[in-house]
Amino acid sequence: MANVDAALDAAGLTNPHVRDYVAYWAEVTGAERIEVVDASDDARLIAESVEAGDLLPAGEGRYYSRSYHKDTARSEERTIVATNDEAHKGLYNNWRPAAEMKELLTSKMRGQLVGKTMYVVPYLMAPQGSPLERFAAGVELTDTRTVVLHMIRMARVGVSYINDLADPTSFVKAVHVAGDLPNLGQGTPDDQRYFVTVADERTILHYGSSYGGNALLGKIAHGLRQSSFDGFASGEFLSEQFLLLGITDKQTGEKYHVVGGFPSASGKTNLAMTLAPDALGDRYYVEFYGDDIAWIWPGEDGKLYAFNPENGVFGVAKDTNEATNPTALHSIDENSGAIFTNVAYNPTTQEVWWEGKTKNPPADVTGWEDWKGDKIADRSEDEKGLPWAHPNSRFTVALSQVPNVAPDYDDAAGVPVDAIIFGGRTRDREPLVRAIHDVAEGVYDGLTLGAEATFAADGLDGQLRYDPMSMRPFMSYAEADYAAHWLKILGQATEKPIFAHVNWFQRDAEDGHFLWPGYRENLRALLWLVQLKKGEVKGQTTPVGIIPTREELNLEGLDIPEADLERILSIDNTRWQQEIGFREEHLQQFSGLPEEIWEAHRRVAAALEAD
Ligand code: GTP
Ligand code: SPV
Ligand code: MN
Repeated sequence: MANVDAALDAAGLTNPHVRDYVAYWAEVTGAERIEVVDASDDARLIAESVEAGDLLPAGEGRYYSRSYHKDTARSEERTIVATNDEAHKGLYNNWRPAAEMKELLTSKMRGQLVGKTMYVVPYLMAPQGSPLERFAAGVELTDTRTVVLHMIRMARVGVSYINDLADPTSFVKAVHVAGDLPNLGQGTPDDQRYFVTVADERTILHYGSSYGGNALLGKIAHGLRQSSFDGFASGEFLSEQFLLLGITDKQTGEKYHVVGGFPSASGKTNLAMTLAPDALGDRYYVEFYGDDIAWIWPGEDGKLYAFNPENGVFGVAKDTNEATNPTALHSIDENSGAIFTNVAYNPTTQEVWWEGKTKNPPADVTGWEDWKGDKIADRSEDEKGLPWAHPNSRFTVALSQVPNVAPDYDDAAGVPVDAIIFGGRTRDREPLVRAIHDVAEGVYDGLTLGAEATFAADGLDGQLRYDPMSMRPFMSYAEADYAAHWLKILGQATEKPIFAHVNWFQRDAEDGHFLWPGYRENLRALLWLVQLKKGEVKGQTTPVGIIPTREELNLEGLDIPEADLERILSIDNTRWQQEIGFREEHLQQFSGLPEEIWEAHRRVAAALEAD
C-alpha cells in the first residue's frame, strides 16, 4: 500500500479535503504508488510512456497511441447520471439513484490498483480567476498514464489549482479506473463498464475505458455533465457542448463572438478553426476560443459572457486536410506535443495517416499499420476496402498550439456573446442559415435540434435523432427544467444575442453531393448573420426565421449551381409541416416544458400553415 501522506507532502498538496479524498480511493483501489501530477511533468511522463510503448513517436515532438479496439468512443448506453432526487430523471440522462451507483462503482474499483500507480491530477476547467471558478476545480484519480498526458493537454493541471480554493471543498471528485479492457464484455449483455456522474455530490466514477470522454474526466464528465448540473443547481450559468469563436472585421475593427451547438462529429472543431475564405481577401479574421464546450453566464452589464473551460482540442482526424482545415493541420505540426489516437501509423517513417488527410492513402503501403496495428500490406482482398484509421480517431493538442487561437482565450472575464447558433447534419429542409430574433423561438429551435439518423433502425425516414442543444449525451437533469433554465439565463441578459440555425450538410436528392462547399466557406453565413444583427441587411422573412437573399450572401469566388443555391436559400413548406408533427411528439416527451416553448412551437406551426 502506498504512503499517501508522503506522496502528497512531497507534491505540496495541502488541501485537507483533497488529501482525504485521495486517501479514501487509495484505500479502496489498493494503489501501490501515488503520483501527483503537474503540467510540468509532461516531458518525463512522455518519456516513460515511449519507453513503455504506450506512446510511439510520430515525428519530432508528436506521439501516437492506440486504444483497445473495443474502446474507441464514448458509450452513451453505459453513461449514467445519478442523484439523490428522482426529480432529476430525464429522458436522456439514464438517471439512477446515487447510493446504488456509488456502491456499485466502489465495488468495481475495489482492489483494481493493487501493484499499480494512482495518478492524482488536480485540474481547473476555466481560465484562472473566472467568476465561475468555484465550479471548475477537480481532481482526477486515474490508473492510466496516457490519460494523464491527455489531461495535461485538455485541462489546466497542477496542485496550485486546488490548494487555495476559496471553499476548499469545492472540487469535483473524479475517479477513473480503466479496468481489464479485454475482459469487460463491451457491447454485450454482460457489459461491465459504467460511466457515472453523481451530480448532486459532485463525484464522477468512470470504470471500463481509457478513451476520450470516458476517461479524461475534466472534459465531458466534469466540463459538461457535472457543470450543466451545477449551472442549474446554482441558477448561475449554462454549460453546453458549444464551440466559441470570434470574427474580426479588420476594416471596421469590430469583433463578434459566436457560440454554436452542433451534435458530436457535426463540425464544431472545423468551424471554430475556420480561416476566412481566400475569396474574401484578408478583411475578416476568425479567432478560435473553443471547439467543444462553452460556459455561459449573464454579466453585470446585461450582456451574456462565455469562455471555453478546456485547455486543449480533442479533434476528429477524419477529413482534416490542407483544404478543409489548414489551421488544425498546423496546430498538430512537429513539436506541438500532439497525441494522435487510433489513426494509421508507419513505425518506420513515424508518419500518421487518416481517411481524407490526402485524397488517396499512401501509395507505398510498406510499413503502414491500420489503427488496430495490423499491417496494411497483409490485408486480404475482402479487407482492402476497410478504413486505415478509426472513424473516431482523434488528435489531442493544447489550445496554445492552435495558430488562430484568440489572444484573450485565457481571459478570466470571458467574451460577450453576440450570436447563438445551432446546426446539425440535415440532408434536406434546413436552409444554409435562418436567423431568429425571439429568445423563446431560439431556445425552441435549440430544443428541436437534431441530426440525421445514421442507421435505418435509428429513426423513420426524414426524422431526426433529436439532440437538444447538442446536449443529448451530456444532459444531467430533466429536459423541461433545462429549457426553463435556458429561458431564465437568457432572460437575465438585457442585450440579447441573435439566434440562428445553420446547415452545411444539405444534399442533392439524386447523387447525394453536398449543396454547399462547407468548411472555410461557412464563414459567409456567419458574416450575413452579423450584418443582420447590425441592421445592414434585412433578409427575407419566412415562417421559420429570416434567411438571406441571394444578393445579401457573399458568394464571391464560389461556383455553386443555380439549382443548389435555390435549395439552400429557400424553405420547403410541406417538408417543414411534416417536421412540425415530429417536433410535437418530441417535445411532448418532456413533461412540464415551459409554456413559452409551446407558444413558440405553435407560432411557428401557425406561420407555416398560413404561408
Ligand atoms: P466532436 O468533437 O465529436 O464534438 O465533433 P465536432 O462537432 O467538433 O466535429 P468536427 O468539426 O470534428 O467534424 C466532424 C466531421 O465533419 C469531420 O470529419 C469533418 O471533416 C466534417 N465536417 C466539418 N465541417 C464540415 C462542413 O462544413 N461540410 C462537410 N461536408 N463536412 C464537414
Ligand atoms: C464528443 O463525442 O462529442 C467529443 C469527444 O467531443 S469525447 O470527448 O470523447 O466525448
Ligand atoms: Mn463534442
